[in-house]
Amino acid sequence: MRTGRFAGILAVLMFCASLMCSVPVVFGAEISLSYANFPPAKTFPCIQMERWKNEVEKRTGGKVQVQTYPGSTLLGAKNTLRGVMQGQADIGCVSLAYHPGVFPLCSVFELPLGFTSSASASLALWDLYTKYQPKEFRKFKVLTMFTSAPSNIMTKVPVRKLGDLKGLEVRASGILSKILESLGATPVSMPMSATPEALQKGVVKGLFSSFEVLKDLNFAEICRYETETNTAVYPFAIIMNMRSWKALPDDVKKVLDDLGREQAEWTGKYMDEHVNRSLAWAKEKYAIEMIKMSDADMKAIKENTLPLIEDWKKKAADKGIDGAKVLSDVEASRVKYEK
Ligand code: 3IO
Repeated sequence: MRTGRFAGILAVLMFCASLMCSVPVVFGAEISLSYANFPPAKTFPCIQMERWKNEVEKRTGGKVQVQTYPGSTLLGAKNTLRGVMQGQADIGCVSLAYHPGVFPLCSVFELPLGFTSSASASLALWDLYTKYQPKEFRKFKVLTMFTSAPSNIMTKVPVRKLGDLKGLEVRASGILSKILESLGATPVSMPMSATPEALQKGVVKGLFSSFEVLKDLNFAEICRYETETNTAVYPFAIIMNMRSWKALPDDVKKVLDDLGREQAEWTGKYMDEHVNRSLAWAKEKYAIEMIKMSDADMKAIKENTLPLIEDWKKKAADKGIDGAKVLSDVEASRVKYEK
């Protein structure tokens, strides 16, 4: 009968609908992890976060679900360390330069060491971390690490020679602020997430970071002059609350451990490619001017920043770290990964 068949189809449809509704309940994630990130969703720390989330969900067959919180919606740049320690988020993204003195070993990556890419620096940082397992991270499980691309000066006014930097307020963080200071600029330290407003209000005339923010944060609109220095990188750590980590089953722990180095490599490659895309975009859209300083100025930059390496070594020694050994290990990695 027609009505009978209709009722049958309806029953099948309703059964299907009920199955769809119950899927997340019956086969749903057993474990949910929150992941806090401070800059906007378009920026590289958040792009790598989404990639990590997708890989983890895929590799655990959906057993683990990751809730991502970009743009300081869960924890901000400066309270991620404490927030993850206290369990307000299971996982968080930390830019080490925002915490001077807290990471005496891994801050070595804020020095001008001559890395030319994020890919090589990210792998070198991960190797350093895994070799030394430094005390500075003892309260956390470190899931992965990576760095920005080498830093450059993006400004509202042209910086063609070192003299142009004199007294110019430029935003950076950590040892990268000291690099600016050694070059005669007036560094203003703040997280990347505070920089759009500082540029807008004129508190700073530019920033010192990697070029991909020209596009991702639209800094090309306000900073039309880009002076290439390719100096230090910004190191990052993705940290996890220790109790949350210990509560994970072994198979999930293995998935996350196996991802550590791979994620560092993925992020480095993404960053390097994205710097190129962003520069091309900024040239096309805002006709930014790329500036190279003279060889004499580049040499002066190298010489002026040399004492920062000695400063770092002294501070490291105070914390029982053999700075010379760390520097030679990092240099060996640099040579290995820059090839
Ligand atoms: C960075 C931080 C947040 C979003 C994009 C970014 N590109 C480079 C960085 C490095 C950094 O931590 C900084 O503050 O410049």
